[in-house]
Amino acid sequence: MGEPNRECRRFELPRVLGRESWIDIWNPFFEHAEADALFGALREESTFERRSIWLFGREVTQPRGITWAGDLPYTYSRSTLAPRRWTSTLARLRTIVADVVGADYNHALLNLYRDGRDSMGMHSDDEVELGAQPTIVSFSFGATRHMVVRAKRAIAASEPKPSYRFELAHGDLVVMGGAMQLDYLHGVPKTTKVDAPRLNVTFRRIVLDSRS
Ligand SMILES: O=C(O)CCC(=O)C(=O)O
Repeated sequence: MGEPNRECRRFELPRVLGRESWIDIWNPFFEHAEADALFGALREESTFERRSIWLFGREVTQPRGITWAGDLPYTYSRSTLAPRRWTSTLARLRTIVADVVGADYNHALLNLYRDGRDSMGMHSDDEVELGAQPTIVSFSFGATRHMVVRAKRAIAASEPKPSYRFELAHGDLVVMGGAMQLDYLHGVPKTTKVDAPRLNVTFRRIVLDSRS
């Protein structure tokens, strides 16, 4: 494996209630050939499913395929992902995450977007098992998509909620930190402009075992 790029750009989001939120972006983190190899290996090792979740009191099928690996259960939108083994490629990525962020991450969720018809709604990763201010680590492979980030409330009276758009390209790494999951929503909207697949791998650190 080639040496990953260590240079990242930090976007400081406007503070809400004095709390810092930020996004670090490595664009790219993996060089092209390495990203191709990881994209291929992850797709080969994984079986994706379209699972149902509960949103606004309704059961809906998620508009993308998912699979995961994790040491502990992770529940979002009333859907529990039971512990599942790490494939060799996910275990490799987990080691890289520990090196970049300096902590052992114990859950990886893979999102497969077939093309621009698939999407991720605006949400925050604020589940209780992730602790108070989780740092979320996310790799992108395949087609370029955009992540929209929007404040949950206006920062200044009479001004709209700030909103940003970040490009997520093949081999990129994004780390969302500080109070971002408390104060901001993020999502990957549908687009008519993309007709190729994208794979996202999002690492989380589950600090509370929901079974105990
Ligand atoms: O596909 C992406 O980059 C977004 C992933 C995400 O927001 C999540 O898994 O919670």
